[in-house]
Amino acid sequence: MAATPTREDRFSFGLWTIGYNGTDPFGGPTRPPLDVVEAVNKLSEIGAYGLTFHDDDLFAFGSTDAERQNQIDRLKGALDSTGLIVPMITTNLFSAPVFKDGGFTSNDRDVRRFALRKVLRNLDLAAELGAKTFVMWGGREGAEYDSAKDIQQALHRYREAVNLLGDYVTDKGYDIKFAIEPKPNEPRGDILLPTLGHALAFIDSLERPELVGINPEVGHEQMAGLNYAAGIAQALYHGKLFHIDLNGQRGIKYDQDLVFGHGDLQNAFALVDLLEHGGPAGGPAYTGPRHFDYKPSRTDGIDGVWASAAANMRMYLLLKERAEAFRADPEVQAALEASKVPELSVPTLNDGETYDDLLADRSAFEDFDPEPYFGGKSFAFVHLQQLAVEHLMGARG
Ligand SMILES: [Mn+2]
Repeated sequence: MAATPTREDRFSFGLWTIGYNGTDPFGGPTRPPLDVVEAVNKLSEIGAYGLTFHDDDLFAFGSTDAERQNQIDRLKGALDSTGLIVPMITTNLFSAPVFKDGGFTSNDRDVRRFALRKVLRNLDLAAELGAKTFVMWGGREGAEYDSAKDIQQALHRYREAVNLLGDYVTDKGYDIKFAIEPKPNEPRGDILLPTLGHALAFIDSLERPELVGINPEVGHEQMAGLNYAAGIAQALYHGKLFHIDLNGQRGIKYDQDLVFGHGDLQNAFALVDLLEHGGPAGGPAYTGPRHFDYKPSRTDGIDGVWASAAANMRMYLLLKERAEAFRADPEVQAALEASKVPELSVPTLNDGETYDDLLADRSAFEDFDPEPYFGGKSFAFVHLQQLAVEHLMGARG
């Protein structure tokens, strides 16, 4: 059936997601570590096409060169035998104590220089493995105390770092683009570039803005109380949706990292509809990896890890089916028309019309009758939304 994933669906998982051992701030692991070879084999088996990772997921922080190389070789062997790829790589600048005040924006200049070296080394690995996207989640780039961080200077240092990385991939000829992942808080009280809007504005300040986009995560935007699907639409508008992190979140609280669709299901439906049908010609608006950044529940065992990984992909495919049925329903098409949704694509001014022409158009103002908008003239958005929810529930076609 259609809800069975294949490699053409381009589903990818972080090694840290399926590898999450259940540790939280109140308790230790509830599952043993997951080996990378088993991760690749199992992901291949359940229908994913890609594995992503932080450097420290594959080889522990402080590994010797030989230990590091051994793990890279083991990963390469597993990729060769399964045909899985590494579409994205990211650098851990948050777990080791040295990064407790951040990497690129630590107050300590020596830490900033060390962080840059760690990322440059990981960029070489990304190029070696053929990764096309390099995600930057700056979870420790921030502060708890307003007096402790000069935010403007921190943004200057952030900019300095990303500019340097842009120079590096350009000079090396690497086919790699960067994707900044915003998050409002956790682990820091306040994180720099807290929402996708902040990140988009920051990217405009860079020397090579064309190399840098965003990797918005469902739960991160929802932690800030924002509408994720609407944010993704704006990222697409700016041509900046370079990567996406799918998961589930229920409201403004700690980062839950639930299975995709297990949080705000209506917004997940709107998101999949947008990604699959929101392009200029009605086709896919986004063709990159459908990447899951979730955490298997602490209350699950190993079997639950793989069941929940499969659930992410199944949720996406079921929502895609529902969105297709929604778009194909003649009653929905009529409702969209009645709500004037397509009319928003018509420019407000006529071709070549100036403000003088508009001022001379009596039908636009002097003869325009606003009266019917009171009481009688409905946009019927609620009817349209009811049809959407009925499709989502499987209550129609
Ligand atoms: Mn993420």
